[in-house]
Amino acid sequence: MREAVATTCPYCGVGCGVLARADATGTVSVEGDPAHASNFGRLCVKGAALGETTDLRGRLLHPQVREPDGTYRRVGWDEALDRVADGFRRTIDQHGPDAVAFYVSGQLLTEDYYVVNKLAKGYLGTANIDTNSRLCMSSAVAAHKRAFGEDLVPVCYEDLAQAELVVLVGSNTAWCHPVVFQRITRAKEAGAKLVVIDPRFTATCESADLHLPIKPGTDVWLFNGLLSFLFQHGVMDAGFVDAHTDGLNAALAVASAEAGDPAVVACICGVQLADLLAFYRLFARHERVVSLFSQGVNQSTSGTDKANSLINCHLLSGRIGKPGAGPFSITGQPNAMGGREVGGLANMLAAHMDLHDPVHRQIVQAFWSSPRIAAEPGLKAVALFDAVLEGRVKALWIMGTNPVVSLPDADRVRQALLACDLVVCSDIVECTDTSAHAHVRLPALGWGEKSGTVTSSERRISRQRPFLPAPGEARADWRIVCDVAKRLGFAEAFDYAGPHAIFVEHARLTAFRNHETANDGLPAAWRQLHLGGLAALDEPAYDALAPVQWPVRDDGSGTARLFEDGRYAHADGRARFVAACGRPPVHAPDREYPLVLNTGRVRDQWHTMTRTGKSPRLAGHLGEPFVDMHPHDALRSGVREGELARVVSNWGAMVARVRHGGGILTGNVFVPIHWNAQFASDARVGALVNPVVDPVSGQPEFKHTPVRVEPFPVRWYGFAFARRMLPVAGLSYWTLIRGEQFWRYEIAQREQPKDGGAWARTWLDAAGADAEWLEYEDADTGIYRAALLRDARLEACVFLSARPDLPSRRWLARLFGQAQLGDADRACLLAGEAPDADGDPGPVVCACFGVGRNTICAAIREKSLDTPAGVTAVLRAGGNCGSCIPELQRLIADAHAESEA
Ligand SMILES: Nc1nc2c(c(=O)[nH]1)N[C@H]1C(S)=C(S)[C@@H](COP(=O)(O)OP(=O)(O)OC[C@H]3O[C@@H](n4cnc5c(=O)[nH]c(N)nc54)[C@H](O)[C@@H]3O)O[C@H]1N2
Ligand SMILES: Nc1nc2c(c(=O)[nH]1)N[C@H]1C(S)=C(S)[C@@H](COP(=O)(O)OP(=O)(O)OC[C@H]3O[C@@H](n4cnc5c(=O)[nH]c(N)nc54)[C@H](O)[C@@H]3O)O[C@H]1N2
Ligand code: SF4
Ligand SMILES: [Mo]
Repeated sequence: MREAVATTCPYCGVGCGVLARADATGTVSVEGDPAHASNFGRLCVKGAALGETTDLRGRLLHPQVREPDGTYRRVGWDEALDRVADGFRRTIDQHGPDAVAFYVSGQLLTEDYYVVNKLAKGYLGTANIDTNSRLCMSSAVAAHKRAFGEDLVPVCYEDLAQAELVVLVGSNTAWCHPVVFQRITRAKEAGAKLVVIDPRFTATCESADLHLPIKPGTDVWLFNGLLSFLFQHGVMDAGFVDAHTDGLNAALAVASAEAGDPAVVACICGVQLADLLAFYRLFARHERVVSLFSQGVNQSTSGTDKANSLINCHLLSGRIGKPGAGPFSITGQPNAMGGREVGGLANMLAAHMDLHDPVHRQIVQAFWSSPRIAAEPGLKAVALFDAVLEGRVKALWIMGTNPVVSLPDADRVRQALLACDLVVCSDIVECTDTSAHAHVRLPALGWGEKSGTVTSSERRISRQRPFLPAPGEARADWRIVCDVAKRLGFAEAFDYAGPHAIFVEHARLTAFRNHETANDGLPAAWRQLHLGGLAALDEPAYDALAPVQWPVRDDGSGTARLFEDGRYAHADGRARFVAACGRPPVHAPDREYPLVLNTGRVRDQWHTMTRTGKSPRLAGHLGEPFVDMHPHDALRSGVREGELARVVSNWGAMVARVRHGGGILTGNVFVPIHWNAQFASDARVGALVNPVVDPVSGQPEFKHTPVRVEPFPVRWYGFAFARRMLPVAGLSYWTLIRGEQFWRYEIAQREQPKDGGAWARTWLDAAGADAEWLEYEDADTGIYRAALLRDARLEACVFLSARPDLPSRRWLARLFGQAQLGDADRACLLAGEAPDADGDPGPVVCACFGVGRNTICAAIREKSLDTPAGVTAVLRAGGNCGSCIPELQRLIADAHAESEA
């Protein structure tokens, strides 16, 4: 085993430090880095399973170009890069720089991001570079700029430990930022109170002292009501407001006019008045309040106003710039923050400077010595793909993101790619829903191979360090960009020896004409983003860089908390209250589309599953796309739990399994964002999402689309396990997950084949003299089971039934670990039953130790366990990463409710 390399988790914005090792066979093991201040050794289940995602299966290892017949041909780097550079040059020559565009990602490293932004804005002269951060953080960015004058996150993680009250707004922290949630849980144990504001009762709510299940989209009224309440009750830091803010009267006028009466607010938000007042009083009573917010706030047509209405309450009460207090926009992606630092959004420049500010343009252009600089903001993500569809953008380079899955109105995005003259995709996997439409595919280095920096939610810059060799011909994203830039004639400006050279240039730019002036006619512009202390790092020092929070002073020390001196980044040094008006979402439900579609994440998958989808451990938790809905709505829609349903909006449709129990209010449904054409027949929820955006930030309304749910009638349901992948053509419904030694398919068919046995044999490819075929059929109930063995080893099995109540999947997985099946196993297979009563552990709850729900429930019952710690003591479940503790709490509560009933 080689020595461990200290690096950073590539998933969420918590930014956990990871110690990673690869052995000679390439097997990777990871553990949390005890020395890293983001996590002090802890990892959530996604981080803990990283070692299962680094194999090369499905990786894009060589550049490819698309042939006229739609197939891909492997080419050398020179041919691929020439093709990209020629295409971009020709398009710019004929149609101007705004006919080309880049769509990049908060999962790129800061160094990658810096060079692509420099190429577009400073050398090609277009600001048509936007990023998936538009879908994620842009409302928070816009709100920070309005309130503070710059995109600044005031708090640090330590503030959570010091808080007396933590308010989570539109954030399923337990599942999406689990290691931060563990900090919140510890703060709670030390006496802090926790309030969750979310239309759903999520896993996060299991730990809450108070949950406000607000009507989707009504947050602005809630916080305007709070502002008004605080003011009425004298909870105001008048000294702070006078000395350091501006705009209170206008904000207060709007707030009290529309939300001055808590009874009215409770009605608009759809919550009990007593609960609303309980929240307002909690907020009023505690000095040290952290309000953490994420996509329930940002992904809304009033996302920027939601965030500002919340920030207003912190400004009024002076709860900012102090230990344990402040608004906290937690970042989604591992480098959402780094992307913002280098100005990756279409309306930003670099180093927190703005495109629309002539002084900023002058500073950046002088620093880059660039021939030109984009003068106008470029197209924001949704508008960018509209422009592609309409032919205004003719060459598009997509890097590290999968827009055919993740953008709203995603079928239209696919149409746009089909209409585009040149689509270039840099990715680590060969085939995604997006790269299926690329003309050129460029293989990028992935996590464990690439080198650079990322910045976490609390402004902490950490190194991602390589510990695996570059596979195939894959290259670092920064290098691919520079290779193209050189071909476009910008060799000198893009002649970097490596990520170190790029990083120090970025650090120098943050310090350039920041504070200091000179007598050369070039003005200065003050920015809080200042990495001056890192600008002189030499390469060994960069390689050894310890995690540090910006601003970084000249002595290299970081800054945990901002605004402690009461100085904000607006020219007058004051923060701004923003008068925010409540606005209902643009599209309201109606008779045709009576339900509100909310979309979001599940615990163990990451986005479009290109990496987490490889891990058997992660697949066990929730293995299929679902639509979570209230039983009343299911009844009204004519669908039943466990059966399949079509979810339809004005923009598109998908098929998923109906589920209850997700804490959904009537009138709402929830669908996870992860599944796509690589893992399911028809489960891209993005196809349904309305393409409306926040007018200030351009962030899409992902949490609110009117839909209807209707039955997806099928003749039979089934599932199969197989050691190799099975063909899916002709199946009415299929989904796919990867197990330890098998692929698992859930399937359904609209038409029942005349001879199920013959169909199954063909599907599982049971031909050959060495094939042993076991089968059982009950024509009356429509049940069919079969297994294919070779040399007594299980190769595949299939279970079909006219009804969706098929046998449990978990115990079958075990059979694939056996070299041979004995008579008892064969009998069980055909009977469709686990060999013994507790042979079926049920669906995975604890992914780290593979502990299933049935096992946990039995232990809770038999051993009268009443805390998650008790469950851990008996079964280990919950004892590693802790991600399943909220679910353990739920199972304990359910068991108690049952025993009392
Ligand atoms: N497991 C996992 N973790 C992840 C990711 C992942 O893919 N998987 N992705 C990462 C990324 S990029 C991001 S951006 C973050 C996102 O992290 P979160 O924002 O926590 O996750 P979401 O599930 O998108 O949505 C959060 C909650 O907003 C609620 N919500 C919907 N509408 C409203 C509303 O009108 N008001 C309020 N107050 N709440 C509402 C939803 O019910 C949902 O529970 O997660 C990061 N972490
Ligand atoms: N309906 C709905 N849609 C949403 C959201 C929602 O809540 N609801 N949330 C939105 C949010 S917040 C986000 S952040 C987006 C995320 O959506 P996407 O960014 O589209 O999702 P990912 O699967 O993370 O895409 C990353 C891609 O980059 C590739 N990749 C991984 N590492 C590298 C690398 O080092 N280099 C390169 N070049 N490629 C790499 C991966 O294989 C993958 O194809 O989804 C948005 N879409
Ligand atoms: S909380 Fe989990 S996914 Fe997020 S950075 Fe830490 S280990 Fe990675
Ligand atoms: Mo995100």
